[in-house]
Amino acid sequence: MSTEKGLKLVDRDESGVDTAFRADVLAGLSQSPKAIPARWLYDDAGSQLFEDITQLPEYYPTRAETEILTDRGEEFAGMIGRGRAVVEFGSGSSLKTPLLLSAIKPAAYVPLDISGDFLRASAASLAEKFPGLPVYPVEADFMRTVELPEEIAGLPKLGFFPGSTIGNMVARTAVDLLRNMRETLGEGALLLIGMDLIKDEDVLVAAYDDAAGVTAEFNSNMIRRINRELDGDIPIEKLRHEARWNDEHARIEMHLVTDEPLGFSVSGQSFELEAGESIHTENSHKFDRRTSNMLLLAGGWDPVARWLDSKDRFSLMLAEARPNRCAP
Ligand code: AVI
Repeated sequence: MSTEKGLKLVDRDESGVDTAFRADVLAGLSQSPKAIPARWLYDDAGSQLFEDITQLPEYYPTRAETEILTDRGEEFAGMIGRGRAVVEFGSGSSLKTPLLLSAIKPAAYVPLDISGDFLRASAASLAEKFPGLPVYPVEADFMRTVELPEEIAGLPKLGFFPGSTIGNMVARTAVDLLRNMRETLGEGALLLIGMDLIKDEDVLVAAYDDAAGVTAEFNSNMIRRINRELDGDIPIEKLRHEARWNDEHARIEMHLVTDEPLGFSVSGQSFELEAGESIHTENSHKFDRRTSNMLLLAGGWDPVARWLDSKDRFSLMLAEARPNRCAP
């Protein structure tokens, strides 16, 4: 086992291949329909492409959530109160996190991220913006329960999970994560979580299939990574990006589709795609009031408040980890 970027433990074989990546890709290409977990979209190039996506005219979630954080600061302060320790699941966005911290004046800020380098850089820039605010970065996989720093043990907590990243998980993974967050933060904690909303199919598809082709590039970067790191020969130019609305599951799906039969190999194993077949690379679930409430409740959180942007595209939900009570 080797250590990459601080605590980010990556299992590599003797030739330096990330064994979890290889296992996921080989298993995903062997099943029908073919699917590869979206987490592998985010190598350095993929993370940069995602940053570019957030600036696209069609990609509304970042702007809509930022608008809520900008306009509703006083309401957040009223409901959340001052003096909490803000625990952010992820390294923090240079734009959204300062808006929240300015609004609620917390007693400490704890960003959790698996990528140590990114975590330290964003924690340092935040500490510079908020002199006097104690910042305790923690390198950890927030999908599991995390031990929080001693220094914030006595403080009430607010979890912050913006961006509707929860939507990239299937329901059972999302529920596991919410339960782990509850365990990490403890009873009485609050959670402020971004959830993108179900809307017109054309608007959703355009947000995930932009005119400039940045999302297509983001999607095919997964194949570039497979070819480079796993000795693959998948013909990237034969796979076209497709964003599909799956109404049954209320989600946008990203696929890479071939119009002709393809044969290729990855790590010495051969695979075939039939004409019209795809590799499914990402889900982005969308919510309405009932489904977002239900997801939070299933994860052990009671919804307390909900804010939408001025065009009703995106929601920020506030929920509380209440003690388990007898129910009828
Ligand atoms: C990170 N996540 C919330 C993005 C989303 O909207 O589901 C990822 C993304 N994929 C394509 N565009 C954006």
